[in-house]
Amino acid sequence: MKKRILIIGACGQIGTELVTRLRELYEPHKVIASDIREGDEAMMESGPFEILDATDYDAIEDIVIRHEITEVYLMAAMLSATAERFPMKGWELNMNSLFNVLNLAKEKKIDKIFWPSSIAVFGPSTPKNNTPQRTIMEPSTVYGISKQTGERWCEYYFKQYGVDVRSIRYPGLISYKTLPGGGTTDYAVDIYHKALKHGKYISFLNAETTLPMMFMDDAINATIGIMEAPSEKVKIRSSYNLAAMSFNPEGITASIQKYLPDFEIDYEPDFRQAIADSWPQSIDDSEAREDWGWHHQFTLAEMTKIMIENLSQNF
Ligand code: AKB
Repeated sequence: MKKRILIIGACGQIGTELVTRLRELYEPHKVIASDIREGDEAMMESGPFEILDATDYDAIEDIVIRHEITEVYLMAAMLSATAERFPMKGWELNMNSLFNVLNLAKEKKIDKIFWPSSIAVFGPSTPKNNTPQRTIMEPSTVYGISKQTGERWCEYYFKQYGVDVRSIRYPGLISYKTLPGGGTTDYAVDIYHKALKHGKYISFLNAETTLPMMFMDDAINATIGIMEAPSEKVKIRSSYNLAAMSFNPEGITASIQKYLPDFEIDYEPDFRQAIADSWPQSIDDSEAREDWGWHHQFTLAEMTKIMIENLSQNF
């Protein structure tokens, strides 16, 4: 099989699990992980690894040619909270890395791209419940603006140059293997760590802040699912809405208290509250379900069980 995959941003929260799954599915030497820094032992020993700056076109091109890459998963990005602190850096990383891979595909050096978008493409004027695929989109964060702009460029490159680019709008992602970094939904991972370690968590979002969320296994299935779908089934070439569950800090606390009844939460909202308030509470993902057969598996209760079981081994 000719397929050879490059994952850019392989050491992040999604990249780490994506590399593992892709190396299980395909021959490990055909799945090249890359990041600005080295990965953990498991990543470095399970297949090829390259140090790579996602904003460096020549460096990406060199790896693509040397490893005869056919598909790129571009997972390097600056997330919502960090990008508010470093707007120009966030913009440059998020946009330049995307143009690099889009242009490689335009020049026929790679065949297929996965690029993640986010619920951050929506803004305060978007309908909050069951947010449709096509609706008002006026994102109010640097990250959201970069993702919405990226979506427009993906569709443009598909229509004008035939670039096979595929994308989904991730909700907040929860996993136990790698910590997220710099996002607004990160609290939903941190809360499990703090519950087990300290029995107490101080939330930077208030009790009622409901956001769309998803367990990482579902997100990885969706990512590989859209990449494996026949091209004609991927009808939306900007980015697909994707959903699994929605909850707020109060709801996730209650689900943790089933295992740790003494667990307590306090609320000290910070600048991330405004970001969360600008995002939808729930998402209509019926087009992803109809077009390429997306379905989710994990509920909040199932996810909490898995998170507590796996993280309690560390404490
Ligand atoms: C963030 O919180 O910035 C991300 C996202 C929703 O894209 N997890």
